[in-house]
Amino acid sequence: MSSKKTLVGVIMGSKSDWEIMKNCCDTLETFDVGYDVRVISAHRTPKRLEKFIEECEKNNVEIIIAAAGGAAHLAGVTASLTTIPVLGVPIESVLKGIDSLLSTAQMPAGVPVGTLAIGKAGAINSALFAISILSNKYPEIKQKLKEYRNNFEKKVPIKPF
Ligand code: RP5
Repeated sequence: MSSKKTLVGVIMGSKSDWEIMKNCCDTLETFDVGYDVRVISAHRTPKRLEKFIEECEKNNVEIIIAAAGGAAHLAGVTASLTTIPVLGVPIESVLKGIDSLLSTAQMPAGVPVGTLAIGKAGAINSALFAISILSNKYPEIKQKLKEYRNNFEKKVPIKPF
């Protein structure tokens, strides 16, 4: 965990989600963005979720990233309890994450969850999306994001062979 001011809260439904969500936290660290990471389940530890959201609001956390698999209601329940923007990462499951994707993305109108791709790509992109939102307010983050994007031009080969 970073020792900087916590700008992003990262929660996941199970310790088993960490292998994927480590990619989210690694990305936040690359951009020097402070975050706090916890295992919190909407159905196994609902009191922990309420307490975490209270802490986030008190400490002016700016974005919450919530990852879960299966009947993945963590992001939706989190969004229902706060006005802090919530990004959802569907974790792969016995149904290959289709269940996680639909249960994260298909929020009825009124309480939005910004849903990313299933698995590792979604974990990385959730961090990058949070970074992009933060970059509107923090010029140093914007600069790093621009450099990151420019690097694609240098790193992606022009020919496939
Ligand atoms: C969800 O159930 C978690 O987010 C995880 O993706 C999935 C399986 O959890 P475990 O049974 O591995 O704890 O709540």
